[in-house]
Amino acid sequence: MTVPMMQSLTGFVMPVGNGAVGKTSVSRVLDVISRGSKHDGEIIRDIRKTNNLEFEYITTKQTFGKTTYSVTLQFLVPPGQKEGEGDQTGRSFEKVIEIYKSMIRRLDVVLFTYDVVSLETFHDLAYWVDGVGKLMNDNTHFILLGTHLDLKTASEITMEEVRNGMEYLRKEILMMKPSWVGKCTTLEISSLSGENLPVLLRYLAGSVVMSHIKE
Ligand SMILES: Nc1nc2c(ncn2[C@@H]2O[C@H](COP(=O)(O)OP(=O)(O)O)[C@@H](O)[C@H]2O)c(=O)[nH]1
Ligand SMILES: [Mg+2]
Repeated sequence: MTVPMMQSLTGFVMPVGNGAVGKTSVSRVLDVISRGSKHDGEIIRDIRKTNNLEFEYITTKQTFGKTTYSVTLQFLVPPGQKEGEGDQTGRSFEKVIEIYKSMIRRLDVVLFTYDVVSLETFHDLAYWVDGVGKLMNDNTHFILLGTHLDLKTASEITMEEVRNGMEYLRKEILMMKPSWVGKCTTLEISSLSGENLPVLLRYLAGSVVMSHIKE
């Protein structure tokens, strides 16, 4: 007789990127999907600007090999406001990280988030890799995550640019942390239509499982 195996794990995920790229939206929509509720795009309509560290807890059941895991993803969503922008209407990313850094023990996955219809948000990831680099450990995975896939037309950021962007981020991280061995990938999603969100959820769960196996 075989005993079904079920293991519970917790991991930490931080999306970073410019304001309004959809960091908060993706965490809220993954929550809806993970509960098995129907996602109709309504939930992202009245999301407010992030002025502090937001917490979202998502639990998903995923099977890898012979084991089924119940993975709790603790999303830590910081503001996309840069310290240098001098915006007085909320806390910057830097201020928030300064306040919470002792609480942030480990990040399993960083989501470098950009809006596929905004080249500026893609190029600005060079800024965000500096900011989040010191919170990463040697096994932290990252995803170069394009949002707003529902608005994409043929003319925007090419697959080649995306691949080059991922290579750039990899090199920047390795410069900061020569011992870094984390995995990385690219993915485009829509928090409005829900496209590719189940793929994202499974990848996040898989990353947490892998980092626990390594320990
Ligand atoms: N069409 C579309 N709108 C999105 C998507 N993701 C987020 N939004 C919208 O983009 C705006 C900014 O999203 P928000 O999650 O607040 O971005 P954040 O500042 O990075 O946390 C909101 O009005 C969302 O409704 C998406 O995939 N598609
Ligand atoms: Mg936000």
